[in-house]
Amino acid sequence: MKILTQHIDVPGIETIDVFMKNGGYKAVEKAIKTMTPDEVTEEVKKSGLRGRGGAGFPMGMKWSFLAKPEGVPRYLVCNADESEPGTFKDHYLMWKSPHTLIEGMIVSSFALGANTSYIYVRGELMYVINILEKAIQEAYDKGLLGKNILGSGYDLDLFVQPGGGAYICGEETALLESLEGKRGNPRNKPPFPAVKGLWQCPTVVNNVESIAATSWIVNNGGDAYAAIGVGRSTGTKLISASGHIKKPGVYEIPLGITVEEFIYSDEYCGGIRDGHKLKAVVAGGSSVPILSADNILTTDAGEKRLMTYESLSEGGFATGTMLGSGGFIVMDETTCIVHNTLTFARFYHHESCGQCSPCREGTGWMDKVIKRIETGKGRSEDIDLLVDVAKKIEGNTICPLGDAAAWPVAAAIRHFRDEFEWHITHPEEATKPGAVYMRP
Ligand code: L3W
Ligand code: SF4
Repeated sequence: MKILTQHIDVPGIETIDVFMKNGGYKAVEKAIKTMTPDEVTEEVKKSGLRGRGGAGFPMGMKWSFLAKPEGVPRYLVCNADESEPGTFKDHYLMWKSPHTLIEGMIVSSFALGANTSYIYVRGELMYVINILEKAIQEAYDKGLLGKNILGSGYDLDLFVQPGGGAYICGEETALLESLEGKRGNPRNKPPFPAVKGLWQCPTVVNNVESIAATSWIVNNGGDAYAAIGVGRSTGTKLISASGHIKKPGVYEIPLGITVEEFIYSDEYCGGIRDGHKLKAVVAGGSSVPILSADNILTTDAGEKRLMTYESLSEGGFATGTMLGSGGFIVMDETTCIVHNTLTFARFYHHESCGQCSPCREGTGWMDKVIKRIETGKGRSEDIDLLVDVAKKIEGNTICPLGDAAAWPVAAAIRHFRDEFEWHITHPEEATKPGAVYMRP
């Protein structure tokens, strides 16, 4: 079942003519000519589509929170600042099929009553920005953007903004600050962007994948979308698969397949690389808790774990994790979990904006203490110290970066404590090049 990537390998799909020959922009025509904005919103609500940036917040509900005071402009901002380690699906979609996003932007902007919309793209992806700019010009030339779209009286201007070069600019309120030309520091919420967003005006911020899915929903109906998937995890999801698998890449899966099928079937990852076995998985991008092989394949109740929001988080943080942004990183037995945890900790330390003390100081301490353990200078009390620092960050910060830094450290210790202990008790062995702890 492919919704977003059905035509992604058609030669020339990045051009508007080929895109339209393959059914592109039908949703714009249908929405603008035959539906009201509320009817489009209703279909998105019915679809059950949940935000694909990481939080999984119901998209139709977010749209319905949008304040609509008379005479005040409203904005749609697409969060294309994809920077989460292990996540590269939005990049892939925009690069291969830019019109899929642009069509969704028009449909969604129409539903929200926005006449100016923005795509905020990770600044490092300059070539993707050029691809989008070219595609947007093609849409203007066909009368799909600009004044009086398709003779309907609806106007929409669409701009691409290169991101500020920091991971934190992907947090929605930091993104808005950056879009306004300021340093990308997260704002306190509430007020949520739906009430006070860009230039203090009502704004919806949605992820690339979420916006792109709205065209299919308009064409086929919210019920058809909701019929795909399991329970509250409806539709399809792009998964960025990387690590020690035979076939890394971006896969569009119907939500609800088993994790086992995703890792081992030839349709997706193709299994673990030859001669090796699964050790751990980070299922939703670097921010979500790492799980051991046992916990990722099976829930506490002994059921096969599914690729859904609910099943991946079953067991809470004791034995579960999160679907997050779908950055699926697979590690085999040659992976040093301490080293991996240090890599993530260093990243969050570097990317903390420094506004709140628990995150600014805590990420620094976690980075330093894990480095001490990794380099053979760890002390026996360091493991509990790390757990304590992570606990003090969690829930005590302005934005989710604090939690995102704390969870991977706490989870690595929860599931691989013996590996951390071995680094402390066997410093000489552990610091030999290529040394990896093997569980007895
Ligand atoms: C109006 C209310 N709006 C909530 C809106 C809110 C936001 C959305 C979800 O973080 C997560 C983070 C990362 N009135 C509202 C309301 N909203 N209540 O709903 O909000 P929230 O706070 O649950 O999450 P968030 O701030 O959007 C996102 C995690 O995703 N993550 C990050 C991935 C990073 C990438 C990337 O680089 N591309 O994907 C992965 O797991 O840790 O927890 O729009 O305004 N009452
Ligand atoms: Fe900045 Fe970290 Fe506070 Fe977020 S949690 S506002 S990144 S210091």
